[in-house]
Amino acid sequence: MQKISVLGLGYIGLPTAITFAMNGCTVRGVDIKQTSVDLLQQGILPIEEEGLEEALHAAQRSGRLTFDTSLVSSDAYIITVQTPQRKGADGIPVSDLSYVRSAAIDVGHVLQAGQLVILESTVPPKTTQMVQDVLCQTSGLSASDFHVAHCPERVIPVRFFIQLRENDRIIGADTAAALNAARALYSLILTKGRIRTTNAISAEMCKLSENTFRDINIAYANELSVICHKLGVNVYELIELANCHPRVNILSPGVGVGGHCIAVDPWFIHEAFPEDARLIGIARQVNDQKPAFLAARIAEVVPVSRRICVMGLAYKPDVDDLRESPSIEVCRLLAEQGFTVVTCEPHVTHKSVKGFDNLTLADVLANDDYLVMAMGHKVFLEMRADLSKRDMYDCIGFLKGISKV
Ligand code: SAJ
Repeated sequence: MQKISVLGLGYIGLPTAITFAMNGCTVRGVDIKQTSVDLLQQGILPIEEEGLEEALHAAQRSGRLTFDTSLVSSDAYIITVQTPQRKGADGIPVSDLSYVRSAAIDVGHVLQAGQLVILESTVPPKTTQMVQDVLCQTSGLSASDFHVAHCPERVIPVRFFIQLRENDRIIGADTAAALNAARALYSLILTKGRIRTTNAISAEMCKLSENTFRDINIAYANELSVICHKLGVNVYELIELANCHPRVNILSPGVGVGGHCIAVDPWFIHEAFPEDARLIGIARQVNDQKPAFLAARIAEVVPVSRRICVMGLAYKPDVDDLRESPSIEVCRLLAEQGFTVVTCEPHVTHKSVKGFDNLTLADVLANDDYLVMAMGHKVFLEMRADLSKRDMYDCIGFLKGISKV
């Protein structure tokens, strides 16, 4: 039976810890935040996901899942800590690998020969090598004494728990022994997903390339929406027609790109190769500028005396995740221009979100605010007949029934 430590109990680390515990491993979930650990010890989840709470409680009852702020020696360590970015001098994001480095130092202090260290966090190229170097320095072991692999997470929010078991898994490592050890570990939890192996740097680039591919494609849709606005063309109708071509599949323009993945990961490639990653940098900027473009268009058509209700604050449909949400930026820019702004985010129960009053859908229907349709939540689409009678700026093709943004 494997003894596993999972470092970082966020959106990925927590479901990962639970999944391994459900599959017979003894798991210690480790986080530097005492409050997160305290809540988890009491069986309280910080994230919402179908089936996760019952699984947490069952794993805790089995005695195979515990939470702590400190690490103990384990057969395998899975690092799932955050890799944030801060704005550099020129406004271009710079990655902060301090959490990864510090997790590697913690592991290095308890690491023993023959053990396996997995880096799951999404990282810039060559970070796995950096982790290996830190492990050697801290543990005093040499690289051939232990195993290191990069196994990027690739799950799509709200379905983490299922996808951890069903999605294909990329394993990147530079020795056959590390590949075999990582393969054996993930085989414990994969039900449908296949394991594909490569070297560490290819695995790093694979994850970044997937998210960058999506960002560039969304940027194309957003750029088209700006051009179509100037031409007086309905971009959603245009895309529907263009997508009739068997080789064309243009994505949907929206408020911009949010979340902590697609809006972040392309910068990891750009940071490493600023001269070469030209398209990648431009696409990021196109997507980042979309909220400002929309706020300016809304201000052109709505009198400043009219209260505006921004419909949907989450970064994508049907989630409660507000991280890097472009709708919040639209709210902020409209408020800056003197508008009174309220919001309706049905997936968040707080009465106020980011300083804006958060109305219920019933309030919205009873009031006469000017609506800015920012997110295609299912609950909004179900009310399309009523909502479309209202004064509305449609940022997402809501009136055409588009829901994928
Ligand atoms: N969006 C559009 N137009 C579209 C599609 C999406 O504007 O046509 C917007 C969404 O509204 C949202 C943003 O893009 O603001 C990102 O949403 P998403 O659903 O494209 O992606 P994420 O960030 O939720 O999840 C991605 C996934 N990667 C890919 O699809 C290649 C997921 O598999 C990764 O595991 C995840 O990033 C991650 O953690 O890296």
